[in-house]
Amino acid sequence: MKTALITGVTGQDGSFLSEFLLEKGYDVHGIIRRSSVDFRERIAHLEGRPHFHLHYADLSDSMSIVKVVSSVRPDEIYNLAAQSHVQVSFDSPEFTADVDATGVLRVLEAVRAAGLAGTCRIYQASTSELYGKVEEVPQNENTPFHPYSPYAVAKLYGFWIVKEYREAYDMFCCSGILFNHESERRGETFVTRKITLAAARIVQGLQEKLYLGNLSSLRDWGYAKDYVECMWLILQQETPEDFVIATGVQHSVREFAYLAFKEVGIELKFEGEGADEKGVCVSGPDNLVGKILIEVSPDFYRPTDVVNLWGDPTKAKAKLGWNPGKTTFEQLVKIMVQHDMAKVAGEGAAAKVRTNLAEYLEKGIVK
Ligand code: NAP
Ligand code: F7E
Repeated sequence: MKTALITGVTGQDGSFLSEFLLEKGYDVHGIIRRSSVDFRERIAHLEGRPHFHLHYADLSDSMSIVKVVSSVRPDEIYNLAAQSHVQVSFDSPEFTADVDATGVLRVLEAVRAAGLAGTCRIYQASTSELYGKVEEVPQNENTPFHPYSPYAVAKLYGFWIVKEYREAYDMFCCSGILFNHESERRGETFVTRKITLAAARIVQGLQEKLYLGNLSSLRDWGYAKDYVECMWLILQQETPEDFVIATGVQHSVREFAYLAFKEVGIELKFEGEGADEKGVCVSGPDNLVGKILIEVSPDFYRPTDVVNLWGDPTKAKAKLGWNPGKTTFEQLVKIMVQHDMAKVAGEGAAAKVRTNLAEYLEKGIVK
């Protein structure tokens, strides 16, 4: 039985990867951060399973990483932990650098300190944000990097330190340069999930409007569940190499929003330009027709924004045998919207129970 250690196990990718590796028969260890509230929703269904173990550690705390790596002695490490929100990296650049840049170094050094440099394979969660202010379209493994946010600059260090340790110490460590991948488990402040949740809330009468930033930004969006397979495949190769993982298909934020609202039965028409652009409901439920449902708010503009990401997955297809078209853009939007329609319906029902209960208590119907 192989042993894997996942940092960032509570995140979107960490939860899917845990399921994937358990299915493959791995003993899976994950690191979690101590928190005053419970943020383990994505892995709650795995806790208590015999081959799923959790350890407290933090990527900003070297000794905690050394201790976990030395005691688990993994065959494979998937370093997914990061401050992963690009906009947040402008507000917390130092924390982002500590976790997303120096954190990678800490993991590599912990492996060396545990005497595992010759046996433990390491996957580093790198990102299409490295291409940033893009120098060519589409982007492949040879496209020059031009990071365009504190997040991307930190991740660039992670990419290069992994490459350095591979060459300097002959370690099997690789970066997966993953383009945006989304799912029903995506954090709620990333644009896709913000849109699918808002579409569900608006059609169910729980939200009036959705405020977004740059609607023209272009992304190559895939399904996270398909992408974790690549992380594993990259570590099963004979030689350690870096790979671009993407679908090869590009869409704008506006297109994502159009499709997500269509999925809940609302047809939008976009009018105006830049900060004055609005998404108006042209058909759908009577109470929404003619209403402005999407507006632009400069609050969601970034000091520097990456606007043209489009990946070329040729190498991953050829060498990993991976199918980038497994889940289409349309299927991805559908999966996310259907999930959020049910989630919002549940929230709505719970809110109604709370309102009813408050009313009953007030009227003395229940005591
Ligand atoms: P995510 O949902 O934001 O998850 C990030 C994980 O990192 C969470 O488990 C978080 O723990 C953990 N973490 C943050 N700071 C930490 C620290 N100091 N010590 C230990 N753990 C820490 O991100 P994701 O979407 O799954 O992405 C996984 C990785 O892939 C990240 O490195 C991200 O930068 C990279 N990436 C993502 C995409 C994408 O489109 N999703 C694309 C390219 C690369 P808490 O739950 O405690 O916050
Ligand atoms: O933004 C625009 C925004 O925050 C996508 C992370 O997983 O993928 C992710 O980073 C685009 C940007 O993801 C809103 O300006 C418009 O151009 O969903 P996002 P991201 O920045 O691409 C990469 C590959 C990673 O590595 C990261 O870890 O959408 N946008 N309006 C908006 N973005 C947000 N968040 N909110 C808006 O209201």
